[in-house]
Amino acid sequence: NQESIPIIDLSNFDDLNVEKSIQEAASKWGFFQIINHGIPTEVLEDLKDAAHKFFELPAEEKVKYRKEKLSPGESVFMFWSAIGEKDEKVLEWRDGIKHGCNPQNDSNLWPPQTRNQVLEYQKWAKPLAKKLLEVLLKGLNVNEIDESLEPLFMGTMSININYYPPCPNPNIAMGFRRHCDMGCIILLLQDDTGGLYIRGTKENWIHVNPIKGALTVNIGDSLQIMSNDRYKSIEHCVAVDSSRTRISVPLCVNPSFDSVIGSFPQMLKDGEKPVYKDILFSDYWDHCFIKRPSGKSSLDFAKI
Ligand code: AKG
Repeated sequence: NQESIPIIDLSNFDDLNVEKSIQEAASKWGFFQIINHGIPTEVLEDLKDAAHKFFELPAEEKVKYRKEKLSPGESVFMFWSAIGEKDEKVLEWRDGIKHGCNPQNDSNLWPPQTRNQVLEYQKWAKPLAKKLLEVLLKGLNVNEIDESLEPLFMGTMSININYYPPCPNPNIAMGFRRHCDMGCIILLLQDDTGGLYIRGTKENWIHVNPIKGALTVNIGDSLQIMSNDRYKSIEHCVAVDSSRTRISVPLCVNPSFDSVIGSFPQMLKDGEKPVYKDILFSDYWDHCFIKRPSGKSSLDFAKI
């Protein structure tokens, strides 16, 4: 009788009941899985295979892509390894890569192992993310993401790949510490290893059971802020496995770094008071990275 997050079938995406279940899941859980979303299975499988090919390269090849810091909005490729970072209180057992997916196409900087598969995936995943965001915003009196709103809701995007190698001592390490995401929405492809946990409505941790072909969707802090807490950005973390490698691929859809985020006036109901002040998304980003607050406390930075 384990609790699980909602699984939403998108076969009839335009059905009002489907839209309602997306909006309800985002309000109650901040996390849900989608099936029959239209992205062909082979596109997802090819992406996971490509990820393995990159991470199985010798370390000397991978570190060529290492950058110490990515400045706001920089749309390049970078490789990082959380293993061995000195300032961590929690030992994270994870490598990662980031492909910036912005209009100025930087895919020539991506490694040949992942380039075509990430380009193909983004062709399918970006319109899907936009449609999901539009359904969410429809529940808040905003009918479409036109050119004027695009920077605010989808101004910067990246496709990251997390690689969690088997961990010899899983009891003392995390794959990913508990955190909330900073942007608007995240579409996550995970393999069948499992290990992603989210905070349930009773503060318990709930496992997001892998479903073949499904994607997980979650709300980030920026959408919680702009929706004045209607939609929830939920803490999550990843446990490591002692024998299996895990791959996950988040498409992060964020405001542009020069966007001002705050309780969005159009989304407030009559008489509803704004909870959040207007702040620059880049200031919020820096706050989260520099202060590294754990969990929900980072939202306090934006509260009135
Ligand atoms: C992140 O990339 O922010 C994650 O939380 C990754 C989650 C996962 O690996 O399932």
